Amino acid sequence: MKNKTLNITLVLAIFSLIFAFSQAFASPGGHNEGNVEEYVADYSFTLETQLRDGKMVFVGVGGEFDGVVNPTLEVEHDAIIEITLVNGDGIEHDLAFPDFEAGSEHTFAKGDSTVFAFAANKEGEIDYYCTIPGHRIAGMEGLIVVTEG
Ligand SMILES: [Cu+2]
Repeated sequence: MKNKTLNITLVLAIFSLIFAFSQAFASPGGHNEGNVEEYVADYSFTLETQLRDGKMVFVGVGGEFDGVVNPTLEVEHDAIIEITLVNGDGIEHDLAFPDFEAGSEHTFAKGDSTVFAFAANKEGEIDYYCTIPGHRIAGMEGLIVVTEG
C-alpha cells in the first residue's frame, strides 16, 4: 500500500515536470520561435513606428540611431539583441526578423511598446520588416548586419 502511494506521487511529479518543461519551451506566436526568454542583452535598440512623407517607417530612438529612418543595425555574431518597438502612429505594426525566426508582438495604439530578444546566430545582411500586409512595401524595412565578431 505504501509503495503504491509512493508510485502515484512519483508519476504526478514526473507529469508536472513534463508540463513545466513544455510551458518553458512553448512559443506564444508562430513567427517568433527564435526569441529568447531570459537573457543579458549585448545590444539594445529602440525603434518607433512613424509616418514620414507618406511612408510608414521605423525610426531609431536614442543612441547613434536617434532619428535615423530604418537604421542599419550592426551587431556581432551570436550576440543577444534586445529590441523595443514603440508604436508612434496608432496603426497596427510589428517588427520581425524572419531569418532568426524572431519578432515582436503586434502593437496597436500610439504609445504602446513591446520588447523581445533573440540571438543573432547567423552572419550577413539580414532583413527586418513589419509583417502587416502592405507595410513592408510602404517603407517599413531595414537591415541588421551581423559580422564575425
Ligand atoms: Cu506596420
